[in-house]
Amino acid sequence: MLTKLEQCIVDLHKIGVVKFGDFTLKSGMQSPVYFDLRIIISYPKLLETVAELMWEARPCEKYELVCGVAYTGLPIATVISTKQDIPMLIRRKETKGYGTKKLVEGNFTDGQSCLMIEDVIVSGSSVFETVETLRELELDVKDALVFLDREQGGAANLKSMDINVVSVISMTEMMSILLKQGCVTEEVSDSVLEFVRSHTATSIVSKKKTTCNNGTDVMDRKKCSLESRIATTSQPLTKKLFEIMIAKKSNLCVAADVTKSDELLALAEKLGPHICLLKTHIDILTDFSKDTVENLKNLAVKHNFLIFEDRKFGDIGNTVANQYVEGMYNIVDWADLVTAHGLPGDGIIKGLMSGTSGKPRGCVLVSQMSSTGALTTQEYVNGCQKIAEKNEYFVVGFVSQSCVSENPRFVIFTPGVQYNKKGDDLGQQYNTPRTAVLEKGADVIIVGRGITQAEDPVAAAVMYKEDGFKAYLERISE
Ligand code: S5P
Repeated sequence: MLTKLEQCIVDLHKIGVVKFGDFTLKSGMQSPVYFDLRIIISYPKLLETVAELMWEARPCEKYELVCGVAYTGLPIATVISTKQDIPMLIRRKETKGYGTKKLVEGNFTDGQSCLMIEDVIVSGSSVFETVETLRELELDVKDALVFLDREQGGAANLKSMDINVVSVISMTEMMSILLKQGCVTEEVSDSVLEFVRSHTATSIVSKKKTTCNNGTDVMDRKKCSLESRIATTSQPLTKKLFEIMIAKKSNLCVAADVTKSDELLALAEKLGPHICLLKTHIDILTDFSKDTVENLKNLAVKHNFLIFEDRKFGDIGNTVANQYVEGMYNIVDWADLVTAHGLPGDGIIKGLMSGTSGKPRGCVLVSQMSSTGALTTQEYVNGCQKIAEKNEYFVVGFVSQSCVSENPRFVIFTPGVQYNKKGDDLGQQYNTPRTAVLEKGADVIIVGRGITQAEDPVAAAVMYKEDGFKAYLERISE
């Protein structure tokens, strides 16, 4: 005799709600399993059972309102609303052209308690967006009731935003029922469980307009302090980078373009205290070994900087995934950030993401190049921006020579920075730190030979750091 939950899972599998194969989730992540509860509206009895199981799992006895997260949360919330006689709210999915108030349909008054209803939780972004809106309207939202928790970090993400998630079933439990009832083979079940184990760290990114430190409701990246920008993103490395920049008062990234491991490590040791990032071209080392990157990782911890491998990936997703993970460099293992071109389209991001195995990693899109005659046209810049907006969970920002984005969650990294130099013989062009930060809108200045070939690299790094950060402070106070 099956329990009500076991029977429900078997029935959901039978009608095709649980699918196995190769799926791309909203975040761009590839998944071997997809739970598509939308079709439940064609099976009213099963919809009722799902709603009952959810209501039985509710964390609190009483709520004054329920609100379904569009779309699949809506029919479930409707059933709960009519059965329990609790008024319901709907939050529109549209984000443009609606003021916060008009985004929500239904009657309510300040302070009413509202239970969120959602079908599946991955990172928690959809629940978060809805709760954000409801909280802005002074509703008291503490709990989210979901049917399936895919165990990919959503509950933890929401907990950190003071939202308590209660689910009817987890992915692991669901697979165990399906396996026991002979609905899936052991092989399929193992692949799903392996996927769950290796993808536990998704992040939430708020699409909300950001309030700047000066209190104005404008989304102008250049005017926002680093402190206020931390709240605009949930990309773990963007947050970490902002924190490092604040703590070290440094927006300096050194391009350590040297050919010997000893030189690289010596630079990291000497310049480490002054930089927020160390940028490598690992493939120009003539004596690369695993020890090189192990030592580099230790220095990054010791001096609190991130490692940024300037690999400039530029191929189709599948090739890039191999270049990221396989071969002698195993870049994903040690580089926090990597650069990639936008040319292949957003498959390149998906390729990189598929290689991270849940490690916190990020990518920076090369949107404009500093060299003379670069083919990075406005159309290309716009294309990179679209890729970034679509993959905001993974894209940290842009390498560029101008303000290619006003969005405060994206970081602008500007290379081609050096004092008193017009350029080199091979097309490189230079700006001073002040011009890069104040005129070109750089958040991070990338300096290579200006420091590495200076007579005293430490003194040079201090100078670039101080000038760069002073220019940033000037920019936000203008
Ligand atoms: O457009 C670009 C993009 C990058 S990442 N122009 C660049 O110069 N870079 C990199 O920045 C380049 O590969 C090098 O590592 C660094 C600039 O070095 P510098 O010695 O000219 O300061």
